Amino acid sequence: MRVLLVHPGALMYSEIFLRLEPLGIERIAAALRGHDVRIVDLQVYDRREIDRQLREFRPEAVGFSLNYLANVPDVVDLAKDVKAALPTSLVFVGGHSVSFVAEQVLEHAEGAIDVVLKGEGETSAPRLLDAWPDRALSEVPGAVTMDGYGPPPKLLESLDDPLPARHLTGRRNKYFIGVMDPAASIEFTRGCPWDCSFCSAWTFYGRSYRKLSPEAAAEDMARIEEPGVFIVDDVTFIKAEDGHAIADELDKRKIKKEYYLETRTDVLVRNQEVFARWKRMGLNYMFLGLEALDEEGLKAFRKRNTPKVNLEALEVARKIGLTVAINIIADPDWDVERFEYVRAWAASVPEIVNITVQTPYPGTETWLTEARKLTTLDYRLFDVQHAVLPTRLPLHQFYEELVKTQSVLARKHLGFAALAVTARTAARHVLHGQTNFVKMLWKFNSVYNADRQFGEHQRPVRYSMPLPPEQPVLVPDRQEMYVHVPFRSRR
Ligand code: B12
Ligand code: SF4
Repeated sequence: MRVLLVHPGALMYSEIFLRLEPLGIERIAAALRGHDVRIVDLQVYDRREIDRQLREFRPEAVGFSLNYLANVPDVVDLAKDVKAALPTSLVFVGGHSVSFVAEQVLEHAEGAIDVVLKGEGETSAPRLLDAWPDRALSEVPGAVTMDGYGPPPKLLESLDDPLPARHLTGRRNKYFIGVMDPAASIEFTRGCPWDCSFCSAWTFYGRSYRKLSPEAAAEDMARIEEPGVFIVDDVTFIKAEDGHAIADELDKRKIKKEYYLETRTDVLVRNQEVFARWKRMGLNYMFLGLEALDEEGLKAFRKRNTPKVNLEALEVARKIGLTVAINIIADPDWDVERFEYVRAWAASVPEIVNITVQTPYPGTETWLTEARKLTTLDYRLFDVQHAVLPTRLPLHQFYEELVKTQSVLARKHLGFAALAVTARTAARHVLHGQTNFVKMLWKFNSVYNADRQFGEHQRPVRYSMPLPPEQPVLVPDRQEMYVHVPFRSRR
């Protein structure tokens, strides 16, 4: 079959700091062996590219990736356009967020989306294409249609196969992260064994945790042409031996890259030698999700971590020589003093500090337990940059404080002092025709802007999110929350 896979456009956050390749659909494309597959990534192409593909390629199936809740309206509208242009083609949607709101998305689409595939796509997408000619969708694992459900989604037996079909994404020089421009992405492990209350990474994979073999990880790395690589794992190098095994393979194959990764502070403290080894191999940057500065906040998020370990991790990273970006979650309940306190703390540490806004997402425990009522059901505002819970400060003032905090932090890193340091990097990129990083330096004020963020709450809402439970649930049933129910806990 002729298959077109589409990744929606970038959200606010990605306009500034990074733009990464759509690994999920690259892996699905590779799994669709025997089919003629094309990919359009709307982060780097405009809408006209879809129209061109519909006209010239005439796909018999069009699949949309819906990892981000904020992309729901765009994907629903695109699906409607595709169905109108090619009424007999199969239109399907899959990905992280849509797995938690599948029924609502089908309703919004009013028949334009034939099926939502919950869970991992590598096994279900090929099964769907096999089943489509007979319309036997109820046999496809993870399938949700207007008529009912298929069997539960299946976890991939081995992550080693298929490796992503990176050759199908065009304009690869548009993918970057900070100064790593251009940058590809890679996956070493999938899932997370922790269970933070605000996160759906663990509920999606049923708290399972799987890894590629070191050989497959090195093989995938060898296929990457870009000099920079972002490791997309939620928590990288949970087990030191896995990090060493991949490093051994890369050494054997003499692969040298620059790396960016994300991990937990306790993992960094526990496995410092493996991070130090990766530093020698080209690891320069890392994200650390501190989330809260105090014990109470960490408990509320069930981070299973302490402020002491967080600070120790920053020491370790400095000692190793890594540039660290920290994330802190702003509670909509913050007042002016709290913002001031966070600004002062952030200014006192050399790390890059990033602030996101606490957002209950379907699929997280907070979605079920949060007692405060949502102030909006507009999917587009669920991007951790907008307040969707009641703010203690008037909303515009909350954004003023948020933007002030973000711009103080950005000036620290992207401003004149920092620019002097980054000027050489910037010049090198421009000389090589890479302008993503340089454009990012000047775009900040137009993206992070209190009027813009406040104004975005006033837009008409065409598609409304499902409501959370009327009464907050005290102790949610975990089995009910999982998209993939691992074998050991299946009832
Ligand atoms: C890498 C990543 C990013 C990258 C985006 C890369 C990209 N272009 O897609 C960056 C860094 C830009 C990013 C940004 C954000 N992210 Co992010 N991100 C991730 C992360 C860590 C891994 C995703 C990944 O690449 N996995 C590897 C690939 C192979 O898996 P996958 O994409 O999930 O695809 C599989 C399935 O989802 C499914 N699938 C996917 N697409 C399709 C399509 C079809 C048709 C089918 C059938 C199946 C299918 O099959 C694939 C193969 O099994 C996830 C956490 C996680 N563990 O999933 C969070 C996650 C998806 N991000 C999240 C969030 C909140 C964000 C941000 C809004 C905020 C932030 N500060 O992180 C921003 C904004 C996003 C934007 N669009 O601009 C949340 C999603 C919340 C939500 N419900 O919307 C997650 C779940 C993290 C979390 N812990 O809560 N993110
Ligand atoms: S926030 Fe990080 S550590 Fe916590 S559950 Fe999500 S991925 Fe795991």
